[in-house]
Amino acid sequence: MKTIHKVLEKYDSKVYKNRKEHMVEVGNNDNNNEIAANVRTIPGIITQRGCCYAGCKGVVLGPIKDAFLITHGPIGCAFYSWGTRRHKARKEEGEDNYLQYCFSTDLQESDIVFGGEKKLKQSIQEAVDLFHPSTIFICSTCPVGLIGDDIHAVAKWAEKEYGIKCIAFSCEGYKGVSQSAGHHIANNQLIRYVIGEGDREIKNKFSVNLLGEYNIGGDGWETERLLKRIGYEVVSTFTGGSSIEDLKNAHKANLSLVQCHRSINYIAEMIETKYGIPWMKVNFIGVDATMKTLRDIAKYFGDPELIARTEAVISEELLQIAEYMEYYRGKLKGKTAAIYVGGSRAHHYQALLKDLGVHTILAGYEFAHREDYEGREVLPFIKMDADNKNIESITVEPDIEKYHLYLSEEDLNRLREEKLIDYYEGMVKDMENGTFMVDDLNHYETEELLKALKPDIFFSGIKDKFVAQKSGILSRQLHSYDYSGPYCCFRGAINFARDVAMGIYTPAWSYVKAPWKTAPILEGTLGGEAVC
Ligand code: CFM
Ligand code: HCA
Repeated sequence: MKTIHKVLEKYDSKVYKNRKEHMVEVGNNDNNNEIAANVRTIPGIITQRGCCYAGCKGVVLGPIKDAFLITHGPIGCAFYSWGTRRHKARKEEGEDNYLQYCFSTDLQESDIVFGGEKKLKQSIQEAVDLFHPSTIFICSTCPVGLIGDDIHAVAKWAEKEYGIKCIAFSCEGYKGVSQSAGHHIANNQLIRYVIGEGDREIKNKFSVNLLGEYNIGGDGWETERLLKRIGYEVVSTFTGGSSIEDLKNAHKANLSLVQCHRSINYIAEMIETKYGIPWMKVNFIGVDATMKTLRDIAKYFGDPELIARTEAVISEELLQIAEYMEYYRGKLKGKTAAIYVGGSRAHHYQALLKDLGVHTILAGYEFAHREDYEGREVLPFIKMDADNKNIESITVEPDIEKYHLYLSEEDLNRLREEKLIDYYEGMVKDMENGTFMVDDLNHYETEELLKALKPDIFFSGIKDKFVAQKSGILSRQLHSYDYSGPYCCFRGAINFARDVAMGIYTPAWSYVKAPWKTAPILEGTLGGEAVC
């Protein structure tokens, strides 16, 4: 508690009270490790969070290679969200790949005043004339919501006019409190207009969807390679390197595997409700985690040959990496790490760090929900009758908390028996007592916590990595993998271990003295004269 108090004491009492709820010293608090999450950032605080548009356009839709994605808004949003996330895609024969392009309506002041629909229609016409795409996505930015352009009507017009698929996403940046709202919007439109439209014949009885895998640094390709070796067919990947055609056929798979739960749980649930295809939480980050995941999937299908093949592939892959793992474990054992990423990696990577003997002493998420920290039963949406006594219907709704209020223990047990309730493990399970979980960590708190905890490495994003480096602490980006990767499965573990060891044994940042430690910081020139 002392560490947390020391970080918080500079805040005024209102901010102190708010931020205190977002910080937990594991095993040493009065709240049973409960943590506040998925709520608004206090204005003025330098958060690392992104917006709704980033979650919808950048994260979920961005990696789909053959969707022609038009950002409807001023150019900055399109440009900033283009090419910064490292999803990769291969163009197969006869397919389109638009990932190297950035398309936007580039709204100007006059469009904001007189409306932007005309310009959007014109952009669609240009897209059709020049590129002949079969699918166009329209994503809204903040001003579009404020001026009230009807992008859904334009999408309908485009479908009729050009005989193409055109889907609109009202993902204005200001919606919700973070990227998370954008994931939800993208998920909803994909289930409404894409999934279920395909009629591919899948002969392999071990067919799976890979959900929440965005092929950052090639992770999706490595996971697919491993699954194929065992005998699985990956019908669709949401959405790393995927094509619209693959996504249309997701309902033809026998099982959905969910890697990032935070961004795609809605689709996993909706595919289950609509098409009866169950989903399973997996983690391909970490050697032990990958082994467990592969065994869990084989157990689900229950085929003895598949189970034997799984064990054989695990043994072969382990043998390939054993010598390297041993070497890097020797280098990294006992080191400490802080991890602060978006909504699931801060948890997933703890598994891999544990394999290497590294202790995670601080971890947090930008926009995760409480269940991602605390672990929780995941309930379907239950509509009660008018008297609030009986269950009228069950569909899927992610905001599950309030249904605990309506349901008796008896109802809950029935739902558990019918397997309508899943259990989802959160981060806290893997945090040792005395370590710290912090939600929506900001620059000031990062600085203070790094000073207090002195981890050997801080896993971060591009916005916060400089905070660590300026404090003399090594940083590796866990969003983009700093242009390395893949980091998943068995072979990826070695890439990760090599990168971490390379950084830790090159302590360059600790030799750097920030200039403001030795000289005044307000420096510049005025008319050629130096001023302070
Ligand atoms: Fe899922 Fe992701 Fe993440 Fe995420 Fe992201 Fe990402 Fe991330 Mo950056 S989908 S929640 S919204 S694992 S883009 S691939 S790295 S913050 S931890
Ligand atoms: C996003 C995308 C991001 C940003 C990465 C970062 C990504 O949230 O909009 O801040 O370094 O992974 O590309 O999370």
